[in-house]
Amino acid sequence: MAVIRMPENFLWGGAVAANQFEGGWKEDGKGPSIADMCTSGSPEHPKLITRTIRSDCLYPSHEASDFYHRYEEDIALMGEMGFKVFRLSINWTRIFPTGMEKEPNEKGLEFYDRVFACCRQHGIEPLVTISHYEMPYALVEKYNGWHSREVIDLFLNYCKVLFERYKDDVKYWLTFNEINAGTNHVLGAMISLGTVQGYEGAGIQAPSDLTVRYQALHHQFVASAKAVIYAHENYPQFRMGNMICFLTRYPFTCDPEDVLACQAEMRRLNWFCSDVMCRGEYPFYAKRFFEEKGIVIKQEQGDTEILKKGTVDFYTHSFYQTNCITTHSGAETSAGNMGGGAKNPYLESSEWGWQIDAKGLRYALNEIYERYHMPVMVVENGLGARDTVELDGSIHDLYRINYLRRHIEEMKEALHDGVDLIGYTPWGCIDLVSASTGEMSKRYGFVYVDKNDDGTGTLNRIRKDSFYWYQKVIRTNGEDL
Ligand code: BGP
Repeated sequence: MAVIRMPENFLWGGAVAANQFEGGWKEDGKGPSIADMCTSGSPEHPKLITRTIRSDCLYPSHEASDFYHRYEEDIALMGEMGFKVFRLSINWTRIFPTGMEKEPNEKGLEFYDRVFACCRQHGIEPLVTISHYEMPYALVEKYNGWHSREVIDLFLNYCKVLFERYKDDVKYWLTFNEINAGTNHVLGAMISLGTVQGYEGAGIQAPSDLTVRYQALHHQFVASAKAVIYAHENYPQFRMGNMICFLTRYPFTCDPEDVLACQAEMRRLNWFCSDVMCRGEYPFYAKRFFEEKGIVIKQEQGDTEILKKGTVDFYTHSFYQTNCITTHSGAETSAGNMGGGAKNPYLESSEWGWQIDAKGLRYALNEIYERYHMPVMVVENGLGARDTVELDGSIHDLYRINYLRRHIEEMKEALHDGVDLIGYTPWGCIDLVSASTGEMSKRYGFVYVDKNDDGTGTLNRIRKDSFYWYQKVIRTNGEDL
């Protein structure tokens, strides 16, 4: 078999999100974000967003992994693994506590000054997500989040502050995390779009109305494009990217009905958002989709030109699992990070029912590159699993190593296929709070954080076996897996 070499400048690293990792949710002037209103969630009491901070709003952001106070130690651990890049998000409410202030919060800006200085010290390039599943809660109350057009300029103003402040520290920017989550997923409609339908009891209800969701998404598209245009005009050194939750779907059978249903799902789930962000216009199939679903959105004059001009420079995505699509009844179902599908008999699943499919990543990378012909980065991937700390303090997470190894092998195949894959940042490189369950025990990291689902624990960091394995992978540029 041919030896496949990774490009010399391949960006190896890891990824986190502020609201699941930082903690310090009230410190130094930070305002509450929608993520602060999330309860921890459990099988009996699904995670929900509340209107007031409740005692069970432990996660994600109240303490999380306490990166706010431990960033030096954490970035040093990343440096020890040899990271070239660290994907993190900026917490909007550290910079603008309600999203509406005239002046940014200096203390919040200073925190990221320190983080980026520390990255520089360790030779790590930051890759910044501007909004990762959070926005100021005040904007939810006042505007119903992204449903209102007013939020576009507030976001743009936030971007301008970040660009100017960090222009010498950050080159790679992603506007919205998993922008396709808001229309695909009930929780996504709340945490990604900040839209709610109303308040019932303690919890906020997600909007079931698709027009509300697609209108909010349109505003995010315009906001993203405006940020990209502004960056291109003022900071030519920046590279601006999108971020899609890529959900590979296969037809469950070779029945042409299944093939067509799968094609429609691939468009709705995956291609719709990136077609707008990479090609600069709504795709041709949007018209019929909107008609059939009764979706009517308002666009303002000028939006078409903004979308056209504000296309991104590179494509990034997350990849965790795949599912099948069928029009036949009776197929066994499987879970997934944004809705499930029919169970694939050829695949194994994680404890949370997410089907593990490394070859699905090679397939996805080829499909993406064929469609857009722009550099691609896998900015989230990994296995959520429970880890056991042995009596001697070691953690043998061979299951995680196997998962990542298989995915890197398939990334190499994709490179060999000719895909311009430029980087890889596995998710939750240091343990953090799970977005879907609010649990700490669903872990992804190379580094263990001593914290339990009930909030107890020392927060001490422990290197897992995967830490040393990944360190070797980076050192040998993916040769020794
Ligand atoms: C993605 C999100 C992340 C992350 C990840 C893993 O969809 O961008 O924020 O958490 O999924 O999901 P979970 O935490 O639910 O296991």
